[in-house]
Amino acid sequence: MTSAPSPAAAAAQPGETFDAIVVGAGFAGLYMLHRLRALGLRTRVFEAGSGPGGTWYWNRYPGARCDVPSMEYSYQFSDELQQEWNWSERYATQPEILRYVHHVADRFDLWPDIQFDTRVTAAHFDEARGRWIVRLDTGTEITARFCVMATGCLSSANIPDIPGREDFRGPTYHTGHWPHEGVDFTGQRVGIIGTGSSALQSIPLIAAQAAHLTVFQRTPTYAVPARNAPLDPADVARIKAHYPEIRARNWQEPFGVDFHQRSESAHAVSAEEREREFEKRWQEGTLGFLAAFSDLLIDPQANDYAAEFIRRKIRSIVKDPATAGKLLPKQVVGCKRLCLDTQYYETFNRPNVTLVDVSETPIACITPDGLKVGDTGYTFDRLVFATGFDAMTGALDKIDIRGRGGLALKEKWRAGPRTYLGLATAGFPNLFTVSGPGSPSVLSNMLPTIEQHVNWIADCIGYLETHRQRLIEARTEAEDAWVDHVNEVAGMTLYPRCNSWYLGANIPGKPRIFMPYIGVPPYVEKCRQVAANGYEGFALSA
Ligand code: NA7
Repeated sequence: MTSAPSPAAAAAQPGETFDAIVVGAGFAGLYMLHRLRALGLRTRVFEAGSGPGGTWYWNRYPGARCDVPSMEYSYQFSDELQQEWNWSERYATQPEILRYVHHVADRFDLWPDIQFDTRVTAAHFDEARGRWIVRLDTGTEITARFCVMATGCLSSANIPDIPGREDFRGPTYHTGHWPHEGVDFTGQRVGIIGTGSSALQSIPLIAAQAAHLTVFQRTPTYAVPARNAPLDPADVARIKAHYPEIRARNWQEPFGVDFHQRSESAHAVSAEEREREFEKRWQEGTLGFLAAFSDLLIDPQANDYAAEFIRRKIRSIVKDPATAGKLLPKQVVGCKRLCLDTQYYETFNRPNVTLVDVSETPIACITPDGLKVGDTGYTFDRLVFATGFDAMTGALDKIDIRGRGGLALKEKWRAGPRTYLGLATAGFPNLFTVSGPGSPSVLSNMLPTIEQHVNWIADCIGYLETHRQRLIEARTEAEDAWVDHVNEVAGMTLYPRCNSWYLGANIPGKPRIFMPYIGVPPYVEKCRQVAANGYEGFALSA
């Protein structure tokens, strides 16, 4: 590690010109900067937060932790980096991931090209100059030839528009905007809305501290125990010695992470064998529970075997049958994100925890001292919104992005996002999205797939430079075909069957379109072919 980090960039000056700007200093933005600088491009990263890390900068709620093994949720572009960094636990905590982010920023001296506390508010394509005019919330306007949106898939917090929200007297928090100094819930009565993965991770810790916790649940969640533990140094050494093979194997996996996918159908084995396989995976504690059989996310009956296994586990863990009944998920397992938990279901055995089902009678309003469900009032001192994000498009929608003819991206995507490979969209030349809708993104091990996107974008820009091309733009026909393909693949699975944020269904009025592309290996191959064929499906111009 370098001794002291360099200072961050000074504020961009009005009219300053860059070869490339990158929006966001999460894992995507940091590596994008590293690659663009290596191409000799004058690059500036703009980051709304006061430090790097993106999702890991903002999501500081109690228990925040990755649910992909840390040894695999890490950059692979530098072998020195992956050899020198030591993860301490099987699943890394948010603070440890943030330390890693800082280490990367130090090691590659990224700080001087990142401007923090600065939000990009607009990016307009100037057709005459073939450049992007980028406005910052400081009022400054700059220009850049390339614009890379590394804005994250889960960065635009969703706070539901429940009447009376402003009336609550006590402090309120959103898990994705947690106070940096932490929150002490000792002796407090706490309410939490939501039971997605942020809630699942924080509920056991808040319950252990608070006088009382009331959980408002709209949809029960399936979770498998994480069985987190300190990493064994011998395992770490073994993985480090075999990193190239491990990484290569992961690229062949549907989600880009080794879930030991079994190739048999759940119907091809006996009931006892199914039970053994599910139990083995329940004991292992990975999201690979869903890889137990080849058809768990395709065939409703196969899926129900897995769902019923988890429901039985919930009934066996939660002592009060009425509470257990409320916690039993009914939807397809996996169509909302499967969670890894640590003592989540057990927490409902605590005398200071109450579960309130708001699936049929929704939260009517927030009151000065709590909230109401129908006519029943619940009182508490503090309120936590674990209500998720406007996923995949939310952060882009917040920026006034305009392409050719002044077309707003938001307008173009009114009926749902349209991209070519989740990397680019027709009418917006030289604008790239990292992990955009239409790429595996949230249905993959995000860090490697971020790297794959960044590498593709950097190689593409390098190609433009060497072939003396000024602009690259997705062709509408290629984009249409890709959007159809993304939908067709999703339609072959059970994913579109429930109201998940993969479909935008958590945001009122958002078009219901399945956004991520399912299948890392075919996706990576398609990207490779497109590049190998001189950026097939794109129009290049000098
Ligand atoms: P999620 O998974 O979107 O969870 C949000 C939760 O909030 C979910 O249980 C929602 O219920 C609930 N919610 C949202 N609005 C309401 C209202 N109005 N009333 C009651 N309940 C509500 O977000 P997370 O932050 O937990 O996780 C996001 C991802 O981050 C996660 O998947 C990982 O990839 C990392 P619903 O299910 O919509 O009925």
